[in-house]
Amino acid sequence: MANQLLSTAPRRETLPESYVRPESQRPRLSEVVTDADIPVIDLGCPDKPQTISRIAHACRSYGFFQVVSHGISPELMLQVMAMALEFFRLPAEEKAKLYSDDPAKKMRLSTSFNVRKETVHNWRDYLRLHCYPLQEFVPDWPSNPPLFKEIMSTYCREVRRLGFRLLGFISLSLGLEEDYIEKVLGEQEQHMAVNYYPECPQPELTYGLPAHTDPNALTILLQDQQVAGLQVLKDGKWIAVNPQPNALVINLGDQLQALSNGRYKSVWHRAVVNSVHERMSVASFLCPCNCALIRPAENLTADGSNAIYRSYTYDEYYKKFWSRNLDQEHCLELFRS
Ligand SMILES: O=C(O)CCC(=O)C(=O)O
Repeated sequence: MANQLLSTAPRRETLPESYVRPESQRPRLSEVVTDADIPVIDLGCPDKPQTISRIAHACRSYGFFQVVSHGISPELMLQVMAMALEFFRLPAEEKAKLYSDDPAKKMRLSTSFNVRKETVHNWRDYLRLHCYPLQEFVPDWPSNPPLFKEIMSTYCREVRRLGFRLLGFISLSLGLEEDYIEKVLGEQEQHMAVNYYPECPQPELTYGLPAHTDPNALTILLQDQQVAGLQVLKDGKWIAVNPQPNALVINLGDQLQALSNGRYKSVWHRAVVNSVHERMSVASFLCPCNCALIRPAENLTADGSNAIYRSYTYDEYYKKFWSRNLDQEHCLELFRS
């Protein structure tokens, strides 16, 4: 119900019980590593082999990296964040019209992750949009704020272009043809989650989003330039992804882990909240077409190494992913051969 939205509720002094994680599942914020960032890769670097080798290292060791000089202008990035904030500041009645907790809906304003299934809620509201083909979905997007459709669709187009460029680099870094991954994934869908994490009275008891991996192929995250909150798991430790000026955060989803036969990682990540600042992020997900057949690239098993995962369609994977809780075991584990 729309009255569950955090962005319309009055500020709270204590965390409501339904958001409190059991002791063993809490984020232990004091143990997070804040001074060991993930790699930052300059896509404007003229030395392509060097860029590819830096991407290979980041994908192998972190599953995450940040990119700068990526071709999306800082002005557009600021406009997107401003639009997102303006959206969550709309009056409650306006937002109530867009609310849904049905994960199958292609445009919905919702809260937490999957309120119908989960037992503990997350300190997040989000607007979920389908974005490809744009002309099919934009008419149903919010018409308030008035510039929302125009700015978000410009951003979607540019993010898609960047995503395909990155998939090219990733293919090359695996020794595959530049368009290999793009071809295997077929006509990719594109989804967007506009995330809003309000100030939280007791951030050490809850999450914005608990640890999860992304079920898709590639995620491009525009994160708040002022407020950190994203963390990735590396060697058993949570590392804060500190915002870098004008950077975008890239992470590999489960499908690239499967396609690369486990060479590259779809890494656990989470969003934590804080008591002083609200935080925003805009995640763009490139998702294989439902009929795409996912299996390790042949070149990567040519040396006799076994395929770690059985082949499956993305449709099968996505259904399995949404039938579970977000923070259960890695969904790919269910597809081991
Ligand atoms: O807000 C963030 O930093 C992370 C968002 C995220 O992981 C997601 O939307 O799946």
